[in-house]
Amino acid sequence: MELKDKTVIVMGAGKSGIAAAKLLAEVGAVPVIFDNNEQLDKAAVKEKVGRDIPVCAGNLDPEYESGAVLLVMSPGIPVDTAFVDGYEARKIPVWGEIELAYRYAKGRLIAITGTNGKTTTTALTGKIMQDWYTASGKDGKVYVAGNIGDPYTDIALLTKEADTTVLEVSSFQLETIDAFHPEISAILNITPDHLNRHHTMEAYTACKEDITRNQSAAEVCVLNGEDERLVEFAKGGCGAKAVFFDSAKRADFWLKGEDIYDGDEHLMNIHEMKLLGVHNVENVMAAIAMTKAAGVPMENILQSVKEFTAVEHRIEYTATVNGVDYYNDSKGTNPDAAIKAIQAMVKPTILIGGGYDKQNTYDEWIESFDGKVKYLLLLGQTREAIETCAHEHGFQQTILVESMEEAVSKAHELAEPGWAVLLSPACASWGMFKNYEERGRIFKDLVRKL
Ligand code: UMA
Repeated sequence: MELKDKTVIVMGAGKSGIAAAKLLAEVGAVPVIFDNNEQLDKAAVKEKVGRDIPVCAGNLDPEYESGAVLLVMSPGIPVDTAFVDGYEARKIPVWGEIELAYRYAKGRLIAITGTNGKTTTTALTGKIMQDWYTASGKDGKVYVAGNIGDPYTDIALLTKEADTTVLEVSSFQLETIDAFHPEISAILNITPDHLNRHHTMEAYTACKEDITRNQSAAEVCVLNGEDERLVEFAKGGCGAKAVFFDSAKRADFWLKGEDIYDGDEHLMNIHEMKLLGVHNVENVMAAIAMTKAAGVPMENILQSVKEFTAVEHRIEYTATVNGVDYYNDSKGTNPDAAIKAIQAMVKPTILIGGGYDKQNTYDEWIESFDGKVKYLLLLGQTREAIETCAHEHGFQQTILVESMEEAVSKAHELAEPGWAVLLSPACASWGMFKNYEERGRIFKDLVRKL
């Protein structure tokens, strides 16, 4: 689509909206940022974009709307609204920010989605590719972008044919793709999350599966063999060649006891990696499968895997105070991710949970405590609902707290030497914190002050 001198409405003035507006201005289009927040600091937005572009807060000025040829959505903004419907009715394309980036990006694209493990797998895949580029003196650069933090539109215009982009993509981002086409993709797992946005599990699953919609049968999609939905997807619906990893039974890449295999070939022992937990073995197998498909020699892949350390906010060791180990798993923003963190703990644990209500259920999370969790300290909007659920499941040691400060000081008071304290909330941070990163950093600062 030729966008030169054309008006494009960019919905949202967060990271994605700012980066999309910059890209659009750079290619000669006329971006107009529209954000629902009436209190938006328009001058600050213009400063971030670096140009005096129109910014509308609360309402979109009709003057801009009438001439628009494209609507670009930020991922956090729902698309089932009258506003978006109006564009669709007028046959004006509605693209997500990653679709816009894709149209201008060059080089190879590897895209990773899934409910949990996306960020770790994306960071590891990026490291393997980067190490390989460096070791083999390959021309070009490796970019790591998307839901992991830096919008795809931030780097799209920098990419060249020799480059590789490793992209973490969320269901929100996949909801508004069109031509988006990774050469290699992965769906790590699908468990209930974001149902307040997608409404049904079917709709959520369909967004994730859409990552393969433009792939050919010669291209690879890496899937989790332990996930029944994904096994079904490989039988019908997945246009790409399915490559399975599996932590419980034989597959293309699989875990046998404590060893990872590529078919019959032994690759490594899991204690050679620095990450904790079976879920991380799955993430590692997915990264191995993708980078092997990208042509990286196995020797190089395994070297990078052995060097890779945990990503911030994912079961991240923070400190030991009075013989108690503190872990920050602020990225445990849904029950499934939080279950993985509990499973990775090897000591009696005081768990800090609760936060923004995404209408998830907490039964399986509470059941996973399995005698390991000694106290559950609860904060945020969901704290009463979680407490009720815990009591229904016979777990009585719950304590309601008002703030992260109170949670950390209470945990410090209750923990005995040899125990662990784990922040893994099973809920989003919104409402109390700007994002999960802020929640994790506040936790770590409080722990370091103990
Ligand atoms: N806004 C509206 N109308 C609405 C809702 C929001 O105008 O109905 C405005 C807000 O006022 C704000 C802007 O939209 O100004 C925020 O946009 P956004 O929520 O899309 O956030 P960005 O800053 O652009 O960050 C997004 C991702 N955020 C979400 O998907 C919620 C970031 O993922 C991502 O790192 C970034 O793009 C770069 O690609 C974060 C996330 O929480 C980490 N992701 C979810 C997750 O991982 O579970 C999906």
